[in-house]
Amino acid sequence: MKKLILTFAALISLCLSGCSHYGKSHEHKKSHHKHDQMWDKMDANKDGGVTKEEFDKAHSEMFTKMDADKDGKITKAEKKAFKKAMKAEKKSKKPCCQ
Ligand SMILES: [Ca+2]
Ligand SMILES: [Ca+2]
Repeated sequence: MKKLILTFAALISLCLSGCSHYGKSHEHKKSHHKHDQMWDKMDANKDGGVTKEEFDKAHSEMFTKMDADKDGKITKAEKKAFKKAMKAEKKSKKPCCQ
């Protein structure tokens, strides 16, 4: 379980570094907005804070999404595919700038 959390932490930092990289080349505001979106996703009851349960739930959902073949573990390829899909999704959601 600890290993799993570490994996998620690594994934989040990957996303965050990706987001901040994005922010550097575009408006800073947008990258901040992405962080807000991520926070909102985790804050299930919208009380402005993320409990361990909310955090775990959000990341367990992320795990499920990443585990494409549903074998209970995420391979590097699955992680890569997930990142790619996230990027594509972000691009498709962007109404401007593209
Ligand atoms: Ca909450
Ligand atoms: Ca898998």
